[in-house]
Amino acid sequence: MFGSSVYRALSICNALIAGKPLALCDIGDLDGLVCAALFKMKYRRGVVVLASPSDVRSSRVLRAVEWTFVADLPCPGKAMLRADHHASNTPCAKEEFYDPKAPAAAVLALKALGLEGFRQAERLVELAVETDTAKIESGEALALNDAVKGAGYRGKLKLAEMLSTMELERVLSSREVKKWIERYSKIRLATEKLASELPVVEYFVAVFEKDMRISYRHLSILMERKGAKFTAIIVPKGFFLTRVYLGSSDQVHDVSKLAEKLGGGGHPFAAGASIRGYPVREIVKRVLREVAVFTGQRELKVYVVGKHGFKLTLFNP
Ligand SMILES: [Mn+2]
Repeated sequence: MFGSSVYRALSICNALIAGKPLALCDIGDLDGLVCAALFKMKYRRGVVVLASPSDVRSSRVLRAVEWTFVADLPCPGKAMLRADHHASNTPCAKEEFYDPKAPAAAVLALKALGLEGFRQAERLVELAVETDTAKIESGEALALNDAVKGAGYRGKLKLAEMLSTMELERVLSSREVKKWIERYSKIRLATEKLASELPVVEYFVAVFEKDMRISYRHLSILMERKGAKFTAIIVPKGFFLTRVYLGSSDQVHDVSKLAEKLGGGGHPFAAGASIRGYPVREIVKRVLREVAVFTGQRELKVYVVGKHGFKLTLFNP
């Protein structure tokens, strides 16, 4: 974490000194990374900075910069051009390509950067749509999704650079990219194993005792595929941070509302929050109380997941 924030500050300084255009894109998934690659197609000399929504809200450095382009993220403060599809984000840039109904921010970035008609750009956007709508069908989308999630900060930047200049097939067959794909595919498989063991429930609420090496967003998608109409996954990330992943597979539960109550944001079907505070036990209780209110349940069935499996407990707010 510390490493990437220092690296971010350095690349911002370099770009400012050299007068290069700066882009701020979401670090979390392929949508943000495709936006970064599109920016690099348009501005060869451009410098990309990747960040999470909570980085944008909390970092003074990110908020002080005047960004040429911001994608799939809340407003950092000063931005010329922004492409975004999060209902919980308020438009702010001089020129906005903002549509909460768009399947991916990359669709809007393509227009914002004037890259419509460029085959290589359009293909990347299609893959971003596949992953952002959780309907991965092509092998390329799955491989790129895994590569983004398996790469570290600098790896992600390199991947965006490669995608902006090279044919997709060549990117996917490069040794480095294969290594990232392999790294994340292990995590994905562990996630799929856990999901297959967990029971089918309408309201899936899980509290992790520790941060396990799995993908919580993927777990929420898998539980929805198994029949859950609402998912809430609570994970401690270190001593002072608790992460909440929310998902919904029906029209009734707009989880971005619940996320906003917890200080986060997102989409009606997928949202989340990072809550700072101590002790984690109290934070978890607070989240469970909000979940109970949101889902209208008097008693919550909560799966407590640990290293050696999971057990069902009942939570009365
Ligand atoms: Mn997105």
